Amino acid sequence: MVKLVFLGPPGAGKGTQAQIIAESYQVPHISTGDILRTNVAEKSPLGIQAKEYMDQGDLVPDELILDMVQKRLENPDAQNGWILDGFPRTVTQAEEFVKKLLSTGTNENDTEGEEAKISNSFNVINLQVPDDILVARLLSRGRQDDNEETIKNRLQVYYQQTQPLIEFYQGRQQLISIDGNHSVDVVTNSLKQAVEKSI
Ligand code: B4P
Repeated sequence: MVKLVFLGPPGAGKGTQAQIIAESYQVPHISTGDILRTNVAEKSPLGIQAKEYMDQGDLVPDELILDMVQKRLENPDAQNGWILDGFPRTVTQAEEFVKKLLSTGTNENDTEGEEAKISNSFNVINLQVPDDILVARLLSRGRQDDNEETIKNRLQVYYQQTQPLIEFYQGRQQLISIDGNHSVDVVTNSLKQAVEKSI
């Protein structure tokens, strides 16, 4: 069963690659960024709250994200695998995510054993791309939150709040690092090889 988290700085190609891999393995591509942008476009209560953070390049508060992901993972299509793109993005999100997975059908008397099983149940892809390449990619993409000032803040937010997840998942033997500084096809090939080895 394919269960993967895509981690990496803004513009590393998480969305691009997650979509390709999800199609190949016939599992849903769950992008927290895409779900948020849909909510912003629909002006839903979540979208109205999220917009101010996204426009600044800040992370949307953990509790809003956790609630949103939990609901999405309850959908029938997510019962046999998933690709999570852009979530978890903070250590709190990662810890709460493990608790969430633990609370669904596990043995309450063996929390440690259950946690190890949860860690074994999914891998985390860490896409690595140098900062100057990230900035160039984002500026040429031209999304609403892709201006120079916001990009600078998003990179800073990444280093402060998301990069600690590398150590978090490395310590749990879940991390697979991939060089994302190649063409889309080359990165996809490296990813597919890594996924094949891990399933
Ligand atoms: P996201 O939607 O996750 O977007 P991203 O990090 O900016 O981009 P990604 O890495 O997916 O890059 P892409 O493939 O598009 O986040 C947006 C915002 O949502 C965040 O700032 C935050 O506010 C909020 N948010 C989302 N999740 C959250 C969470 N869990 N908690 C709190 N807040 C959250 O690639 C970028 C560009 O590069 C594209 O133009 C692409 O075509 C190009 N590209 C990709 N691969 C390439 C390659 N190999 N070579 C050349 N170009 C490439």
